[in-house]
This record gives sequence, structure tokens and C-alpha cells, in this order.
Amino acid sequence: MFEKILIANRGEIALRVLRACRELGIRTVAVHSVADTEAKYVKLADESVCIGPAASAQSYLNVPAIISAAEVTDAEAIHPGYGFLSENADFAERVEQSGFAFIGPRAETIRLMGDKVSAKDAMKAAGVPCVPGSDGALPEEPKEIVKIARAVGYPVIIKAAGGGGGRGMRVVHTEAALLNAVQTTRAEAQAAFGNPVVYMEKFLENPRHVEIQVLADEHGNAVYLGERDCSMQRRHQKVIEEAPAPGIDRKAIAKVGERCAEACRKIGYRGAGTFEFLYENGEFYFIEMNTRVQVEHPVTELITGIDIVQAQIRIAANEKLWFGQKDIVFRGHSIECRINAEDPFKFTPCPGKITNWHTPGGPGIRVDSHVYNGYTIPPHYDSMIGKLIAYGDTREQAIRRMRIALSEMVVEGIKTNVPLHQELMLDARFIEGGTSIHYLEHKLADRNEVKKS
Ligand code: MV4
Repeated sequence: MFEKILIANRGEIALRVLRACRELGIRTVAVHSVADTEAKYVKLADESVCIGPAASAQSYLNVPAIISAAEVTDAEAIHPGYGFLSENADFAERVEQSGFAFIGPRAETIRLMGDKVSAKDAMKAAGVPCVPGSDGALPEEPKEIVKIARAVGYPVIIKAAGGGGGRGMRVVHTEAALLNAVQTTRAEAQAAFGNPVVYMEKFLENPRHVEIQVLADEHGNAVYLGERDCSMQRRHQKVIEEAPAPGIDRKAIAKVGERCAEACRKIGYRGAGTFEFLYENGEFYFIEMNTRVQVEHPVTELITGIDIVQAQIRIAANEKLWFGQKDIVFRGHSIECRINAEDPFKFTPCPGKITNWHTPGGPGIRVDSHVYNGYTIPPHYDSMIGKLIAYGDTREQAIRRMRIALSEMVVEGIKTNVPLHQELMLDARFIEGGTSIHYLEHKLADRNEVKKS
């Protein structure tokens, strides 16, 4: 096992990784920007190194500074968390070339999944069900593009190979609009990602976002840890996640989960990963794979009892998976509310000093947060200040516990989205379960209509 790990991230995930290291008896190095000198994860780490000014581009994205910090502190491995450099294949490569272990997949796997066309090709070849579409990049010839769209059937969606997570996409409803849409998406893709390659899919009108968590080791073993439903989102930012996904047949999950695990074996995947699917009319359609630990990993940890971050570290240290698929038992239900420092109605970020902070507790409640009483949230980064996670024997119990937890939560000095979560935990459609990716945006639009009239 490693003796010392450098954590190349900030906020709640830096603290989450630090705690996993502590439990494994591994010493930690925190790297931080000038703006994060007072952060909890910096104070708790065994060592810390300031790697640059507040701007992420000069600190948390500063590859030479991070590698130098690992060198001067004699760390053996680097955990990238999520966001920042976590899915940057060039970073993973530089880390390994510098003699450190990258806690994540091999650089070539990250590169394969970063290009959404090659990711889909690979997953389709490995037997994962995909959204029907162009089967690869769209050709240049207008006639060919029109032909493909007719075969797929309108509406279609044009997506950038270099995009993902909702960036660089355009829905097309008619043949008249097709070629213009392709041209515009190509130009935007070139400008945003330096890659003009686009592909086409059938546009699914009202799907749910259901993702499968996997773990794979360097010895050819891979398992799936069930699914998460992340449909409750606004502008591609998830708001609530839960596991299991309400109302989906367990046999269907086992079938798609086994396909994902088999795909991991086939491509030699290493570490934790997430297969993102759209789920509509009882069918799963793969769209993208994330090669990092995700924000919402705790809901899976609570229903499986498996520590995903510790698993990432043990796999990076070349350990064999210490359990098989048959040993994984899915028990109970878990829901996560992302707590953001933002206006609960207008969604504008709200950084500043927290003058009073009290977190809830009691049976089945977990709080993953790096903030504390008197902490000042810097304005330079993401507005997420923590995650409130509830567990129950049933979904109903998890919801009841979440309502109580939200009522106990005290945050003063800044605005948060706690009122939005309180409203959603009482929302009839949420309580029923199984809302689509459009539900929250439609609900918020209706709420604004009511306000105006
Ligand atoms: C789609 C889609 C409908 N049909 N693809 C958005 C994020 C990116 N990961 C893929 N996305 C979508 N791809 C087809 N063929 C609808 C979305 C989509 C979406 C997906 C997941 C979660 C939230 C979303 C919000 C808007 C659109």
C-alpha cells in the first residue's frame, strides 16, 4: 500500500479522499491555492503545499506545480478527485511518467472516453446498448448527412465528439434545419474543444438519467455497484441523486450492469467508473462514460456498504478486488441533496462568510462537507458547499429522514438552496418517483409563471 498520497483537489472531495487515506493508514499531502489557505482539508492534511493563486488555471489546473509538490513531499500517488484534472489524459500521463501512480484509469482509457465518438464505438463493440445514431463521426458530404438523419428518424441530436456533460449539442426537428445545425455545431465544437468532429443520435424526448457505477482492478476483475438516478437536474447541474432508481426492474439493472462490468473487462478498465445512460420506455441507452469518482458516489456507498474512494486507492496500489459480484448486496435506499451557496430562486452564486453552521445528524444521515462555522466561501470555485445524504430501509424512510435533516440544517451568513430541497422533498411527483430529466426545469418555470401572475 502507498505510504503517502497527494490530493490534487479542493473542497468536500479533498476531505473525502483525506478520510479514506486516514482509514487506510496513508499520510496525505494537500495542495491548495492562495484562496484556500484556511480550508479544512488543508488544516487536516499531514502536509500542505500552496500551488498558486486563486484562479484554478494557475493552481488546481497547474500540472507542473502539482507534480513538483508530489516530488518535494515524496508522495507516491496522486488522487485527482472530480472536475479539475481528473479526466485529463495528458495529466494522467505526466503523473505516471514522473514516477507516481495516478489514482484512476490508464491515460489511454481516459483519452478513449474523453472522445465521445470513440467512447461510444468502444462501448457498442463491448456489448453496451447505445442510442441509435450515426455510428461514428458524421461525414462531410451533405447528402450523406441527410441520408443518415432519415435512417435515424427525426428528431435527432447533433453532439460534439469533444463535448460531453451537455456542452456542444443541438436538437434538430426537421430536414430543413439539419445542415445548418451540423455546420453551427461543428464551428462551435472547433472553437470550444479544438475538434470539429460531430456525431448524430436519435433525440430521446423525455428520458431519465440513470448511471451505473463500476469498479475494476488490474487483474481482470470487474463488478457493477448498481445504479443511481440523477434525473433531478437544472442546466446540466445535478440537484438530487438517489439509489436505487425508483420503479426500474431489478433484472433490467442486473442485465445492463453485467454488460458494463463485461465492457470494463474487455477494455482493461482500471479503477472506479460510471456509465451514463438515458432510460426511456424500459430501455437503457449509453451516452458517455465518466472515468473519475463522482460527486454522487455516497448514495452507492450507503446501499452497498462499499467505500468507493478506498477501493480506488487499493486498486491503484495493484490490489485484487476483494469481493465478487455475488458478494454485493443492495440494501435500502439513499438520497443525496447537493447543498449550494446560491440564491434558492434565482440560482446566482452566493459566496461569503458562514456566520452560523450546524449540520443535522441521527440515524441514516451523512454530511460530506468541508465548510465550518466562520469559514468564508471563496468566489473563485464551484458553489457546492456540501452534500446531505440520507439512508433508509425504504425510499419513504429516506425521504422522511431527509426532510428532518433539512429542517435541522442551519446555515447563516450566505444563501443556500436548502429551501429548494425542502420544497422538492414535499413535491408529489418526486415522492411518486421516476421523474424525467426535464421535470425540475418545468417545475421551476411553472413556479416563475405563478409568481408573475
Ligand atoms: C441526449 C438527450 C436526448 N437524446 N441524447 C445532456 C448531457 C449529456 N451528457 C447528454 N445529454 C443529453 N443527451 C439523446 N440522444 C438529452 C440530454 C440531456 C440530458 C441528459 C442527462 C441529464 C440531463 C440532461 C438535460 C438535457 C439534455
